[in-house]
Amino acid sequence: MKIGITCYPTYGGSGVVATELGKALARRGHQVHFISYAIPMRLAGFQDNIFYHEVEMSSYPLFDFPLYTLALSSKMVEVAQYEKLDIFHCHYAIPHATSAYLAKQVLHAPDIRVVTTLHGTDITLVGLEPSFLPILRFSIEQSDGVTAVSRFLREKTLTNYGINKAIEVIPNFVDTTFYRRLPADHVRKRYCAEGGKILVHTSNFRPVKRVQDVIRIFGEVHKKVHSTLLLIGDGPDRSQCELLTRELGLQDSVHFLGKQIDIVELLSAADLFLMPSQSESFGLSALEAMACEVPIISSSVGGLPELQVHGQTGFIAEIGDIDRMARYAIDLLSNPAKHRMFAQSARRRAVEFDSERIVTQYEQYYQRILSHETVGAK
Ligand code: GMT
Repeated sequence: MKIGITCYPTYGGSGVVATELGKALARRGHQVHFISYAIPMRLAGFQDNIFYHEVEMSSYPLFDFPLYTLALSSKMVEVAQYEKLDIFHCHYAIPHATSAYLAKQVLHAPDIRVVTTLHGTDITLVGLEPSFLPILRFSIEQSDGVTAVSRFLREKTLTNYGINKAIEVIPNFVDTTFYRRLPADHVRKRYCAEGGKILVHTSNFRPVKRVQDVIRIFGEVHKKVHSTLLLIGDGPDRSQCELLTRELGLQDSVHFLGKQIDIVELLSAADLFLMPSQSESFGLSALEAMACEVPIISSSVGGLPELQVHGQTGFIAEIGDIDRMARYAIDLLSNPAKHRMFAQSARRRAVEFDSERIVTQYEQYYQRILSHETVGAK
């Protein structure tokens, strides 16, 4: 198949899923064309069957805002025509599904199929804004195939947007041969003295991630357990988080590492991963941590309970319940035998989401869509 993938190239789960999917499909012999405004973060180095097409953005004094949706659409038309694409696969519906719909109209090519994968805030937050809602609903309805990364997200889409359409749940995935626990003594030595514990959080530091809760939970843990917190990533809440760290007097035990591309070594040094999010349709970064044998303490929102099993792979608590999350963390960190069991369960659970299995689901889904199987009804 010839697949055009469009995603955000920035630091975020939807771009990671899109890129890892494209790389895996290319290894299976499909031709994959990435179409975006910058090269996706995880698309480094040469790989056979992968091509990258940059959306050119010109500025004109009349326009206060860049017209990316249109420029992307034109690039999709060009790539589809010259590369003979079978499918546009859009990750994160806004505005990618709309651009693909437009491109398909311009091409007068009903056989090219548009698949939209819903990831999270495109449905739960941004898409609900009145300035996006009608066009988002329309673009989802017009897609030939729609997938969601969790059952939670599928239900939200159907109820919040009143859409009558089959939405296939294809969960996120992880390459468990790459994401696995490695020797990481050098990281442990660097960040934590003998016997100390390492807690990790990684995100794009948006308010929805509640990174300040991460710091407060750690503050409680740190009172009882000799420990260090590694914060990976960057985003709008970072400065406030640095401030809070200093206010709580934790600056010697909390390390802001910024954006990191390859975090397997860091995860391999971790004893616990914290994800107290306000909203989380799946929680890809938790899955990556689980593959590295790191138990998770998370909130109970969205798709997180579909991923992690309370009392086996970690613990789940209500949003904002810092005390409970801290108690769970202290319990696991103070009980080595229990921690070992949770770590092994986390790995076993992650293997159920291995890329080999899930990428096959995407391949089969494409085949169904290409054979014009009816996907209109719920
Ligand atoms: O929807 C977002 O917030 C952005 C998106 C991203 O690109 O980072 O994250 C979402 O997609 C990920 C990949 O499918 C999921 O693992 C995240 O749970 C989801 N984030 C939210 O729902 C907040």
